[in-house]
Amino acid sequence: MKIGLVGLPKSGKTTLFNLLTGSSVATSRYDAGRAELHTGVARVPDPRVDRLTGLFKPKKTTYASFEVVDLAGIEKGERSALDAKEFRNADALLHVVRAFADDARGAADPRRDILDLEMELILADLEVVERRLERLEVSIKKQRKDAEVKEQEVLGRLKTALESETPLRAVTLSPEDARLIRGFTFLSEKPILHLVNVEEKAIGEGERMGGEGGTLRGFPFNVERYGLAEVAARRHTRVGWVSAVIEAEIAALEGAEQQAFLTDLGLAEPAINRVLREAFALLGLISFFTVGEDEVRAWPIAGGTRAQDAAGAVHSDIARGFIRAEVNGYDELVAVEGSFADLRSKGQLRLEGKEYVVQDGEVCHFRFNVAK
Ligand SMILES: Nc1nc2c(ncn2[C@@H]2O[C@H](COP(=O)(O)OP(=O)(O)OP(=O)(O)O)[C@@H](O)[C@H]2O)c(=O)[nH]1
Ligand SMILES: [Mg+2]
Repeated sequence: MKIGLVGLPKSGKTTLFNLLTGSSVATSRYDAGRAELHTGVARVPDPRVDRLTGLFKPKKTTYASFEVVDLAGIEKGERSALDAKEFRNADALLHVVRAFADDARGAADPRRDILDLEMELILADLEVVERRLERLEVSIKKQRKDAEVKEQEVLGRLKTALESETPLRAVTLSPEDARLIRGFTFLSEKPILHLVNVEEKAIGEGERMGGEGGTLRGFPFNVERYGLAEVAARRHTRVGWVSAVIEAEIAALEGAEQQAFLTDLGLAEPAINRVLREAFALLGLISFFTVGEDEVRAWPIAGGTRAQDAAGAVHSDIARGFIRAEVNGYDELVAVEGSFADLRSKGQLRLEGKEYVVQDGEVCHFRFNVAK
């Protein structure tokens, strides 16, 4: 699964890319934003994985991860740049929105930038829809095919929505219609996280204004201050905040020093951890765990995945020879300090078949049989 960073030039995309992926790509204040492309892998911090590692002391620990793509900034009206296949192939978008002062680019206006970007996505999709509808009309005139008439009907509905400035992620489609349009990889259909990159001093202000600094849930005052309540309420849309500069400072520190700095800021953990978890959720992903002496590992799967397909995430042989999954909840396993024998005697070790839908945080052990 892949998330694409979008945003105006100099909004802090590459700074965020570095934070999300632990990379150190050069950021730039002055260049014209050459069309470079960075890709990297983001690890999702998960205290449950840390806890399981403490219990099983494995040789290796592996966190869930997803891909991140960073492209050059897109100016308003330059939506042709959005046609890059890296955007098209992304499963979700992370929109980096500047809320810090920048002499070269004028006062920050997050709400304006968000509405502008949404409009670019909508217009890009509208162009695709209109082009396709023209072709369909010609083709249907020549020879009427049911499949094309159906497509025309669905695209007609999308066109109406786009013309009234509704992104496609807000349009409800039947599963069948959703499948029919999947190949278009519409941009405004992708789930989006508008990540407001705030001025460094806004962190302190958050505390003064009663922000929940300790737990970092939300900073609701930012939503109000920037007039983003309506945006945040939209379907498949999230609004988050971060100070990329402060996060970079936090990332440069380690251990006790980092902890002291976080305490100073009134933060329980780096804000980027929350961004990583939100991006993971935005992609529609959950984690199940496998545990053992060799490895404790979080496996990312789409919500709603059957046990047999979850097994396939580990290895295709395990899916093919799937017999049963031994499943237990994370809390139960932690309560008995990782003792499966205890779980079994308490009747908390479930045996599930291949149709069972794996839930977030479940610990799975797959029984399988590989046919020779
Ligand atoms: N003050 C302040 N400066 C920031 C912040 N985030 C990024 N910057 C600075 O803004 C400049 C641009 O940052 P980049 O991360 O390169 O921005 P970008 O969006 O990748 O830029 P392009 O790829 O050229 O569009 C750099 O000089 C950063 O140090 C922030 O939160 N506060
Ligand atoms: Mg950049």
